[in-house]
Amino acid sequence: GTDYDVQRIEATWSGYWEDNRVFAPRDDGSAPRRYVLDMFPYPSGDLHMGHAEAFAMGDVVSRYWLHRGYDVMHPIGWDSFGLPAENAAIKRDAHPAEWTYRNIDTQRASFKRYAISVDWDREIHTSDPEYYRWTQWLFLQFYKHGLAYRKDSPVNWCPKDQTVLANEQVVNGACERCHTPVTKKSLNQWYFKITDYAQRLLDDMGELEGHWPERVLAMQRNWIGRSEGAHVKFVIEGAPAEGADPEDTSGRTVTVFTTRPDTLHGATFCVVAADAAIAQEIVAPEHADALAAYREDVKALSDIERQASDREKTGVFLGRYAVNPLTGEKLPVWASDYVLADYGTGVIMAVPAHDQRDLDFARAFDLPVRAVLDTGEEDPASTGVATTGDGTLINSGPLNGLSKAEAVAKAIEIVTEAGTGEHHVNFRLRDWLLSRQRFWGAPIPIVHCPSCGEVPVPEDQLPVRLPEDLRGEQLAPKGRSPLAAASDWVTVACPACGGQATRDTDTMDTFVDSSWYYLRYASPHDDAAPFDRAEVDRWLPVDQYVGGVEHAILHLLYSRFFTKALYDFGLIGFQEPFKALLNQGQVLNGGKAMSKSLGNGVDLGEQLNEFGVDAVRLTMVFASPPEDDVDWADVSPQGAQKFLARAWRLAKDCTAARDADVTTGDQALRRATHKTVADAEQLLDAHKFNVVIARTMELVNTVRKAIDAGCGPADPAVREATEAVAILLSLVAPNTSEDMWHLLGHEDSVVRAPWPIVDPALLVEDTVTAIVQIKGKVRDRLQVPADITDEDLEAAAMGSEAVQRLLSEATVRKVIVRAPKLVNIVV
Ligand code: ANZ
Ligand code: ZN
Repeated sequence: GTDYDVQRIEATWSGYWEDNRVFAPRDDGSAPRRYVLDMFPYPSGDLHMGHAEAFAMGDVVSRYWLHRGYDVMHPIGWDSFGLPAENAAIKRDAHPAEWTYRNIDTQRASFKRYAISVDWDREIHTSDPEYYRWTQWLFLQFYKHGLAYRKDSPVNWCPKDQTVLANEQVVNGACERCHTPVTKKSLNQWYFKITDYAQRLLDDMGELEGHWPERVLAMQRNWIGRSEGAHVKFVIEGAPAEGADPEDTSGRTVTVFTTRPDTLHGATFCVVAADAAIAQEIVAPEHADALAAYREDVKALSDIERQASDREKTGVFLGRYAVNPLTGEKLPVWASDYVLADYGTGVIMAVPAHDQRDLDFARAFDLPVRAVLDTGEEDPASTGVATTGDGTLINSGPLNGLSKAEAVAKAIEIVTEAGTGEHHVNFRLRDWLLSRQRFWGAPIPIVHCPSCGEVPVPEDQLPVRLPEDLRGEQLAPKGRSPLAAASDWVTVACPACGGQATRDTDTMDTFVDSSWYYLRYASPHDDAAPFDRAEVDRWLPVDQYVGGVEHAILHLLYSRFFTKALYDFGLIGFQEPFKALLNQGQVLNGGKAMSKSLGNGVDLGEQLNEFGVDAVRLTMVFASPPEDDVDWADVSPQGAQKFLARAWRLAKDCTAARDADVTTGDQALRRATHKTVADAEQLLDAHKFNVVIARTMELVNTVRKAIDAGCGPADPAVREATEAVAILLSLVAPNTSEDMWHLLGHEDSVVRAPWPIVDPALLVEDTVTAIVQIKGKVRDRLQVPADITDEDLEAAAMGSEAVQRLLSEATVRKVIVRAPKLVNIVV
């Protein structure tokens, strides 16, 4: 065609890159390797605007690195287990696989249309038996190393989805998916011992500093929640010892966790979590009914509600007293909901003078308040405001006169010597609850045998496949896994004794699948191991990971944990999976996230039909820096399309021969080209992709002027500039740039075009002559950039040979600088 015809251009290049395998890594050692990874999609339906943005960003990085000569691996796959498939299957009387793989087909076709730069030969799906076989194998490695275990525990339970939820899936006390209020239920569940790795997860963040967004690191740090303090033992008089007969009155030792052992003399009561077992174990018989009633009320509350500072404090006295190990003082013991059962030890010493929640409680129940740190502020007992600053210890016997930090150390020393306490580091991080009572996940490869107990399925019997004949209503949750109803499947011979046994009927949290997929891409078809060690050593860790900030905590933390554990198992040689992380923003419409209820959704397919793939991609990248949100109401895909047409016409109009000597070309245009390319390199490294596009637009205008009113279309500088435009555009507009490249007479793909080599001589700015005077006499003349600063000009003048020679004996009294023309040295 004679003009920019989006349909013609897309039709010409569709399939071209895949046919020519331009995105398949060579993996022959001829170039340094780079691994670019986008968080893999969930096959929820067709692609949406969010996918379009995320993958446009990942593409900029991978395509840039290809131009720079790296051997790039950029794979894609699907995170294809999970609840929505199962819910769809229940509704449609189908098997979840049908919905899942149909959606994958749809998304794959859209991704291909969107021309993402991936190696399609590496595609994986976590719901394929070829994949989940290895998820199960990895589970067994964790099991064998004591990092996967079962325990009875109160779990978050969604009464609607009839499933257990991890803490992080409970948002404001409700199920993250269906918003039903979550209740507690005691169940036997599988856990990964991520808490063993808490300190390492924290320490190794040092490596990520500067390469991951600071807010993601902060969120991870907060989630791990390291608190330093002490464990201190209190004896509860009259209560039975642990595990003893209820009639026993010898006293029960409980341990409190405190970050403020310096305030031990200010403790005026103790509080146990009302829902902790220990509350029932220590309560005096005449208070047992009150406690039982109170526990019923507490059940309905979420942790967030329980800890809300503005909630009125509630609780019950347990009829017991705890002995302060430092002072011998007897403190009343209460049960309340503001102390959480599963944090620290579930028991605290309350110091109302210096802890606001304790103070609120003390005021509600008329308990004493005793300040032990003089902070210079008013007495908390009268103001109702706890004092938390630093100061000098008072009312504290041997600690008096010390500062907070000194008193913390001293108190720990004292309790340690007395054998009543010790230094302790507490983490907020909990073990990872991984079992789900749902169908569409990887079955846990464990057999329960009446005589042998838990028996791992032998590795050569993996995968434990999901039954294929369950469908529709049979998959509906009934408080236990739907797999439990498949009796043929459940009943097996025990791998150890051959007797009749049953399979574990739970499936794994889909976060398990996504905790190792980045390893699988190195050898996606390997059927002898989850990954080929040699391939993994060559390609990993991931050089650039791209994905949404919604995964800032769980997915990234779990993947980091998996990597460290696999390192400890000797399976891989590195401890951090993702060297650098880029969080792309969201796509909004009218300043709000797109949603069905707001009716502000924008359909990606319609946008692609209307403006073309390249204009949509370019709009995504041009709108803002990648980390910022894009408001689709504020952008102009029309404008993007017009710009692409202007760029494309340069290639159409350029008549300079391919072999023309470019050094004879127009100097001003050459300077503009080289400056743009040089700046683009820095901007790309700094992830300022939007500015790269702005600069490319400027260059397009400059070339157009040169063609129409300057050196004309046959000048070699026009070809040089237009080729640079094509390569710059190939980062965001694959079809247009490929078409330009071929219009310019190339036969190979623009993807393989080497990045333009910048000639530093062409970057030198316009220069002027500066005069250097000594005592008013001209002694030297310097060629300097027109925009030189006073400082740089002074340095250049003082460094001049003539000046140095003349000044050798003299003392400089003053230097007057008038950049860029004059330096006057007074001696
Ligand atoms: C006495 C004390 C005095 C405390 C003081 C604080 C200030 P972080 O920093 O979050 O780790 N605590 C301990 N276990 C708790 C639980 N299960 N539920 C609610 N609160 C609990 O908080 C540690 C502090 O929170 C601990 O130090 C304890 O109160 C309380 F002036 O002990 B502190
Ligand atoms: Zn057995």
